[in-house]
Amino acid sequence: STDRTQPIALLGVPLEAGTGRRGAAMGPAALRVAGLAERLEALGWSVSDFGDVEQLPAETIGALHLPGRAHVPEIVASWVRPLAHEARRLCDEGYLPVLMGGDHSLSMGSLSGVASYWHEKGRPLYVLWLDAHADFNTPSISPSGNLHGMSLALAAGEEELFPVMADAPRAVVDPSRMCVFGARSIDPQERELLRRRGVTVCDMRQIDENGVSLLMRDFLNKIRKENGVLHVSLDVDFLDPGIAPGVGTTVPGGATYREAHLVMELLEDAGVTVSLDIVELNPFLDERGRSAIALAELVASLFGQDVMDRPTQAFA
Ligand code: HAR
Ligand code: MN
Ligand code: MN
Ligand code: MN
Repeated sequence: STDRTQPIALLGVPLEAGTGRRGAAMGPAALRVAGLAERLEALGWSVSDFGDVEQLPAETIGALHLPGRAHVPEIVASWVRPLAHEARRLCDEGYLPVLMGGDHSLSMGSLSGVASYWHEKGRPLYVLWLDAHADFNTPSISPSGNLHGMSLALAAGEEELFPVMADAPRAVVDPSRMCVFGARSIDPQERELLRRRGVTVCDMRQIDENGVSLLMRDFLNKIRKENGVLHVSLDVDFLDPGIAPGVGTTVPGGATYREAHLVMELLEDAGVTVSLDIVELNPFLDERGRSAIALAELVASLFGQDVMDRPTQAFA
């Protein structure tokens, strides 16, 4: 279902300024050690690892003034502005970009670049946000000021956050085309904003009551019906801390290995994914690389690793 003639581009984003603690900057290195590229190559993909994105020097950013609380937006900007350019360039050159984080504020850059490309192509861009959190705060409502809790809001066009991107390539993603999946920690005002903007939120209760497959198929069928494309943003804390302890913001009651694996297989069957973030991996907090390895395995399933090479009939 996925087109393996399209080359995959890996790009590291060792950014941790969007979070309250250190360690996520080691994420790209850990994903490489876990054999991400090799696993995808073994599945028949051509993979180019472009190394890590280059941070802009601080003096090219200057002081950024955001309303409310936002920690070190200048440092986040110094990563996500060049990232937006790189993500856009990779799309232009025909690659399927896979961004290896780094904290979730990196999606400000990846989604900006990817959205600008698909906006020009005239294809509706959808976003699947696999996360314990919705990352839909704005500086004026954020309880923490941490920018990794605001990246989806920027993509949805919340203007308070626009100074972070300045004139980097960008396009607004329609919030009605966003699905937050696996949520179990959302702040009160963030919840209100998600409602007002019309974001679909599949929280853990809905997953428990309906199962992954029903909810995912609804979303994926909508994308296919509209001839849309999908950006997937995979936050490690989507997974239960028992299988992925290597993240700064563990929340109990996360996706099991089997649930996450099914999400990946359904994505592969649907064949609509055009770009992927892998974020929030904190190797400093991991246990013998388990979280990095679980992520590499799940991403391999998203790209076609299969037990019996038996596609489901869901999208026939
Ligand atoms: N919602 C909280 C805040 O804005 C916590 C956000 C934590 N975000 C992540 N990424 N770990 O999903 O501060
Ligand atoms: Mn997140
Ligand atoms: Mn999260
Ligand atoms: Mn399959």
